[in-house]
Amino acid sequence: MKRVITLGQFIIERQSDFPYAKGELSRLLRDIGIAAKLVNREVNKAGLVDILGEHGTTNIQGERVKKLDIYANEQFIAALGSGGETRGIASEENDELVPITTAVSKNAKYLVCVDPLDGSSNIDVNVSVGTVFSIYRSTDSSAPLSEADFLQKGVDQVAAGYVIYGSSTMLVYTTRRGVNGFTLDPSIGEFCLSHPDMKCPETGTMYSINEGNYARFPEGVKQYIKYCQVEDDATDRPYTSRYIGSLVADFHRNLLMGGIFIYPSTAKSPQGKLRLLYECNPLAFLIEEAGGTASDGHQRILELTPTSLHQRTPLFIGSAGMVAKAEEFMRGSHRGEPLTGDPAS
Ligand code: P6P
Repeated sequence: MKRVITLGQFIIERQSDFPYAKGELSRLLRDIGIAAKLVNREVNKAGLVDILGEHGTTNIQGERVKKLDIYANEQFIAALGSGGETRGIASEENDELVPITTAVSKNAKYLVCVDPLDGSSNIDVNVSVGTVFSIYRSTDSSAPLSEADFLQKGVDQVAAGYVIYGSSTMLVYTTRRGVNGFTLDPSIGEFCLSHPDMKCPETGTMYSINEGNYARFPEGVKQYIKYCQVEDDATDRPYTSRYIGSLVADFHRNLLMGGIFIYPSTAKSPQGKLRLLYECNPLAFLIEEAGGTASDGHQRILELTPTSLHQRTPLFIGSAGMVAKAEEFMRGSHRGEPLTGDPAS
């Protein structure tokens, strides 16, 4: 009988990995696990209660907000507020910062950026959705909370992860000591270690992009898509196109099986659609720890210097070999070259 290791046990056992930690980060990760269980409960019964449907408001993205978005946001803010380790939160659902002023948080050291329920438009059609989170150390926990404190490069994250509410609910996170996945066992209400030390395959045969935007893509992206579609047994092409339209679900599949996800700039959205602080940076942190890579098509996501809470960036993320190939096309090093075979070989 294999030993069941819960998220809580795992965090405590790994706590010795943090040279100066006194348990604060461990407690913060626990707080996220608690909120994830509460959100999971509502997501799983979304079709059964009147929690669906438009909430009538729109968030900073200009998207109509569904009630589960608000519920999820409230759960993460409440759990992080009562946990006492978080100074403030930047959330997709809040235009401004959310300072945490609870008494237990007066000595808090950490900042959390969170997309409480990404892909929520898919809930009505029972497609997997997810939470994405990113954790930083406050640069000066004695100073008043400021937006500038959240505008740290992704390379300075202390932890990052996501929850995928799918056929099963999983929490995947890293603190730069490997990527580990925990599956929720509803019978005991615990996240249990199911995917230790996750690694992203160096290459894969799946590409994930919304080809409906093809006409608006940069030339390098168009060339890469054509490259993926060329018959070439030596490089296992044509690849398979898989696009769920839920970032966490597409990312999770590629992390497990290998593949590339691209949300590029388009003529309509020059900075792309996805958000740097609470979508691209945490996923880039995870994929690099798992052996993959993430860029904006030209430079490493984790090296980008944020300038605002909700800024967007193009995203190329997944298997290192596939991202490198796409970047070659973005550099124009393939422009005009024949697409049969492997022009870069
Ligand atoms: P499009 C969901 O709305 C989301 O933010 C991500 O989860 C997903 O990857 C992307 O947008 C899908 O966007 O433009 O292809 O529908």
